[in-house]
Amino acid sequence: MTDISTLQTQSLDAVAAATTIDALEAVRIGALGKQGNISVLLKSLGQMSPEERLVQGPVINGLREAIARAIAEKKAALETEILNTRLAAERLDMTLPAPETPRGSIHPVSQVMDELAEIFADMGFAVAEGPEIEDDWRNFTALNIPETHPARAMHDTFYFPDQMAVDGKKMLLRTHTSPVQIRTMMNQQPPIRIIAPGRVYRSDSDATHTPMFHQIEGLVIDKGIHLGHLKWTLETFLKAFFERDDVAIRLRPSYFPFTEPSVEIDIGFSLVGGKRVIGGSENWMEVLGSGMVHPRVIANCGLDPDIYQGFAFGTGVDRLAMLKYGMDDLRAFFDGDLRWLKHYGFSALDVPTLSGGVGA
Ligand code: 2NL
Repeated sequence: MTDISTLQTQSLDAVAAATTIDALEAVRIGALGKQGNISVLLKSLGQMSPEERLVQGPVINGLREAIARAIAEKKAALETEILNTRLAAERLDMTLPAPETPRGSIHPVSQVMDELAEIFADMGFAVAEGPEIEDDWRNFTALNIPETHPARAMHDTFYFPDQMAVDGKKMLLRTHTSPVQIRTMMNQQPPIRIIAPGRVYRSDSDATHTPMFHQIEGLVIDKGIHLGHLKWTLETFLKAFFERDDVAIRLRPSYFPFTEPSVEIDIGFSLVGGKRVIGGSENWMEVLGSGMVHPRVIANCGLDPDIYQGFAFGTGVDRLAMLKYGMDDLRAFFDGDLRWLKHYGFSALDVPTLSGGVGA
């Protein structure tokens, strides 16, 4: 049997000679593994007489500890060496551009709603909001819409089958944002100058109609309000929105149950390479419905129509967005296709202002 001090020297030499973690591990297995020479030596203690074991035990255990310590120290030294080599070899290039993080964009409908709020704020209008689930009275009756009107039919309006208002009539998804103005007239004294943008619902679906779409309505109630105020307000709005001074408008007699007289507003446009360009008076298209608020609607809200008059208007936000930014399929607005949003979306920093322009 090799004597203990020779074994110690050989083992420590082997540890010192190992230049890789793998080589060191092989040395450890050869000495301290199950069949390792030091393990075998430790097992031999069992066969010794108690007197002999008393002498050999501390010697063999001392040897095991010395080898184990040497291996641990060598392992730490090798790991430090590997790390130092990597640190010396690898470099972080601080001049490289940072990896691109996905960035969201403002949906054209949100952008246009912000633009509308901004333009009307400059004319003294506040933004009013209300619930999308409404009662029949605020959505229809208060607006002088007769019980027999086709808009009230099941196939045009989404009714809740078993949710009724106090009058026993079914609750519904608002078909326009007019109920917001009804609520405002009932809760606040004139002068009233509000716009009511928001989601509205109609049972309709094809290339140009989605069951949910966005509307904006506006309402002015005060003493002495007349059609001239309506015309100036809407002309000023359209010039600001389309960012052109040569916007021509045309007022056309129309009919709505809630206004009298009622006027449809057409805007002039020309065709350039098949695309509609706003301005001039070559062709006309309808952009807004409006009129003087029907005295019966004013009275329904608890105001005296002999004292207060007003005008109101309404239009589709999605359609305004399509006209201004040149999209042609309404359904793409609500598909959530990231490629479409990337193409038509707006930067969060593209804050609309009247003086700076909003669509540059
Ligand atoms: C259209 C026409 C319009 C109104 C909406 C309104 C609201 C109240 C009283 C009177 Cl509380 N009128 N809103 C008036 C005229 C037209 O919208 O073509 N919408 C898409």
